[in-house]
Amino acid sequence: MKLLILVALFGLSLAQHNPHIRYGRTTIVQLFEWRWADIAAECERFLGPNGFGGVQISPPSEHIVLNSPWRPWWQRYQPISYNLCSRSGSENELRNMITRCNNVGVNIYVDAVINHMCGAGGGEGTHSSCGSWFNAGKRDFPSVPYSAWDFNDHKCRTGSGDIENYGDAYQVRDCRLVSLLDLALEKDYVRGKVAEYMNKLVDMGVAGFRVDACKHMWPGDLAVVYGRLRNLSTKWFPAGSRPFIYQEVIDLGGEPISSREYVHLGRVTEFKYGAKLGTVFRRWHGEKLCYTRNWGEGWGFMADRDALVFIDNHDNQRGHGAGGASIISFWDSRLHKMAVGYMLAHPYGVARVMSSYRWDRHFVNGKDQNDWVGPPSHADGSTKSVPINPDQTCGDGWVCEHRWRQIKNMVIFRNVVNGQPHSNWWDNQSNQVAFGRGNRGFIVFNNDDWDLDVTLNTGMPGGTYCDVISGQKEGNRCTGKQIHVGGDGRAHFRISNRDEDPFVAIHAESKL
Ligand code: AAO
Repeated sequence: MKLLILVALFGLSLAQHNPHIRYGRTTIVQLFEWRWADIAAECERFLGPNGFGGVQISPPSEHIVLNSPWRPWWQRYQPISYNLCSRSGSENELRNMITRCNNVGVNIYVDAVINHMCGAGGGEGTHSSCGSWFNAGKRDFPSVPYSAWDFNDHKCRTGSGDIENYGDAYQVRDCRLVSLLDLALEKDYVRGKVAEYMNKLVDMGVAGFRVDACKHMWPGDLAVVYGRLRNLSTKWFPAGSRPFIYQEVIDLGGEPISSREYVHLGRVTEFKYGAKLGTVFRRWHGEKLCYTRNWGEGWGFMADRDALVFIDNHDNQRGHGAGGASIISFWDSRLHKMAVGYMLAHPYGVARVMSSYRWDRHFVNGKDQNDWVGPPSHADGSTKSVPINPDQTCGDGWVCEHRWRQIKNMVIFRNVVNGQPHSNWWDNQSNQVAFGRGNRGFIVFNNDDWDLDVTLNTGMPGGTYCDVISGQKEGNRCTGKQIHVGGDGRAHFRISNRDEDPFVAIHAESKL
């Protein structure tokens, strides 16, 4: 009997590794700080038609509203209640967006902040996104309700009440992360409130959750909460579908808490991925692209079935969280396209693409003093809508990396080659590499300071293919480079290191 229960639990947790992405799609885009109305429009006009698999949305729960600094992006990581009104819009706008995105095959994944409420210094009053009254000093959040009993103040053993040493697993879980009031998730009442919040979103049609700050919650407590989640809505998902869970655990090694403690519950964010690939493409510390022949588990990353991968995220593109200076964001656009292209071409993990907004960086002693600046906003603090320019780029400070031709086309590449093995590796023992995905795709990078000029076995059927980086196939012509693959599968590649984008990619659906 015990074995049966164990097998059932194991099966259940594996189900939480499945993103339930619709057939033919693969990739998630994080539309950081976008309004719900803009996400709904983007699903219908761009993400659905271009084969995106899902959107990670910013935390939808009611959050604190701060004046100093003025409306920072991180106020949304300070919940006041589980009411669904936030900087991105109302509950009805959220519901409408989930329906419209699901209806065009684009899943919604919610950034769930369940480890804590607002900062201990959050004060009292109604400075919250739905106007709910609260008193942080008294741990009083009547709109949930939570009271002092529901927090870990008594459990924490540090003098400050905050985490002081990441080398001590107990304080990492039982003390406050940067002074954020730490919920007592071992209490049945708190587990019930958190599950109730997440189940409301499940019933609205979301496909799963990015669970924030999981390192700061005991795996056993998370297991109980996830176990209380209902199956996904049968309006859009097969009966019995479990919510997809991917847990934010920053594990670059060196701490007692590791991703391994969480992978049986769902996928985990693999922070080593972006940190290492950034170092490789920046050619730091002697790293070379030719060393990525065994990229993935060969580099000590978690098992493929457990990994959620990305080049940058909302934290480390601005110096928060982990990854440091090696992280390649849109600020280094040429390298960013190469690194995202590499991620999307490689089979490892479920891939997530970042979509950002610009802000005025101001470095003092290497630290950006404006790392707090929120999304493009009106004078009243409300978030601006996302205007789409005639050339399909975004305006008003929205970067829309996901709309860049090179990235959009590599999302399609990942869809076309899905399920095909990593194959036909070639390298020049430096920073020129190439690899294929069975007989469905092939990609070549030149990250050296000299030209690449080589004939390679692509593994693909003979024919003329459009390079989807310098252009794409439009009707019966290529708007960029053409690659001629012979009947023997071999093709000649020439890539100048001065090219705008020094990489070339072809796939079965870019063939003339
Ligand atoms: C804001 C203010 C605070 C204030 C607080 C409360 O900034 O000064 O006290 O309000 O009033 C975001 C912002 C925070 C913000 C917070 C609440 O980033 O600045 O605080 O909202 O508004 C840790 C967590 C990780 C977390 C990360 C930022 O483990 O979960 O910090 N990320 C998530 C979200 C994030 C959000 C929160 C959590 C909170 O993505 O947006 O915060 O909801 C080490 C540890 C990591 C740890 C980092 C940073 O990392 O391992 O676990 O992340 O330190 O503290 C190398 C090492 C690597 C190390 C890294 C940095 O890379 O290999 O291990 O260096 O030291």
